[in-house]
Amino acid sequence: MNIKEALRIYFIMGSNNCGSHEPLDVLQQAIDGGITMFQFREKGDDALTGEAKKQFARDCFRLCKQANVPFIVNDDVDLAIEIGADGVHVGQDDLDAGVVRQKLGSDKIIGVSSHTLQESKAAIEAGADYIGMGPVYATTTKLDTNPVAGTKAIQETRQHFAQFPIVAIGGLQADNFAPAIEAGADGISIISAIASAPNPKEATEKLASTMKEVINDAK
Ligand code: TZP
Ligand code: MG
Repeated sequence: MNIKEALRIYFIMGSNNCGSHEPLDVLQQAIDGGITMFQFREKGDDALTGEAKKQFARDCFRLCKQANVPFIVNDDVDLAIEIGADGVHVGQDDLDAGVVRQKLGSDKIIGVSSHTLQESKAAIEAGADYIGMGPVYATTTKLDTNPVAGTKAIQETRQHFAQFPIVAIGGLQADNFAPAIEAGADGISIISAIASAPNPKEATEKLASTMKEVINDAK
């Protein structure tokens, strides 16, 4: 798998991000619309726990597998191992990437959230496969985010690590994500612009077609 390509349209979702829509239907629409990777992020208010969370994860994984979309679990390493997920994403307050690597082995994907060049360096040294950087813009989806960062830290990380896979996050939509790619991100991670869209498939198609244009322009 080419990680940089998998990061292009990286959809992140939990059951509480989908409003009145059925979460598995949202995911299937996102897959049909062209997402390139998926992160299962079941946390926050009203999140599923225990067996219900596990069953929902298995259902999401099944849809992703059918479409060859890599399936990453946010934070919950034990769940990722139990269901055989393709990887894990950890934040700065979660398990260290080096510990996650020991638990998962070398053939799984590990993503780490980073807000600064320093955090990027530490994540890369600890064995991350990609870093997620942001929030580029304000977001109401995650309440405990770091301050809005714009694209400066992405640009600094890209200057130091010419080839390392970077995905941008936070408030990204089809009409505002171009600066993140121009700053050096390989792709965008998205919650609400897909999960809260009236038509998630069309929203994903728009993101994917805009991404093609932006990447061509950035070359
Ligand atoms: N981490 C930083 S911002 C964010 C996360 C999980 C939320 C992104 O959601 P949205 O709806 O795409 O702004
Ligand atoms: Mg976390």
